[in-house]
Amino acid sequence: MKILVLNGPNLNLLGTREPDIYGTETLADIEAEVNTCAGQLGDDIEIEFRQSNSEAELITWIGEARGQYDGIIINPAALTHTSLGLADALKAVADAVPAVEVHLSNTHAREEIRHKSLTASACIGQLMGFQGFGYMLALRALVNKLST
Ligand code: CA2
Repeated sequence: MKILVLNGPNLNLLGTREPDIYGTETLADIEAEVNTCAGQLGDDIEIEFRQSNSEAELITWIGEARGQYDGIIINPAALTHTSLGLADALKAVADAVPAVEVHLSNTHAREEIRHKSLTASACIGQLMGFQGFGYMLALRALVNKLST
């Protein structure tokens, strides 16, 4: 089973500021934990972990996922609230590559502009508010869905 984990704009800066909101882990720490979790869930689970500050690159990666990956975990970061293009890309592959949306923070407890997700309706589910641990919850949920 191959899982593509995508991270949107500025998540490469994780661990450098606002630890009360986003936690103290870097994106590399989260990648290592997701890989460990994948190994515990089964020896056939492969993780491809990527980050981009470019909306276009993220859309391209999602479009290329069909036939290459079984599922997607995505933290679209600020694009969550703005990108119809990302939502359309996720919808376009949803029949073959289901996605789970993850957020480090509880966006509903933050500014009103963060309450709306354009991408969530293109996903099979959403996890938020558990900082880096949410990625492992998302992986468990996605693997469970793909295995049943
Ligand atoms: O809570 C999340 O995971 C977010 O997707 C994070 C985004 C934010 O725009 C969304 O509303 C919610 C921000 C990503 C950038 O995070 C940084 C964290 C620390 C240092 C610099 C950037």
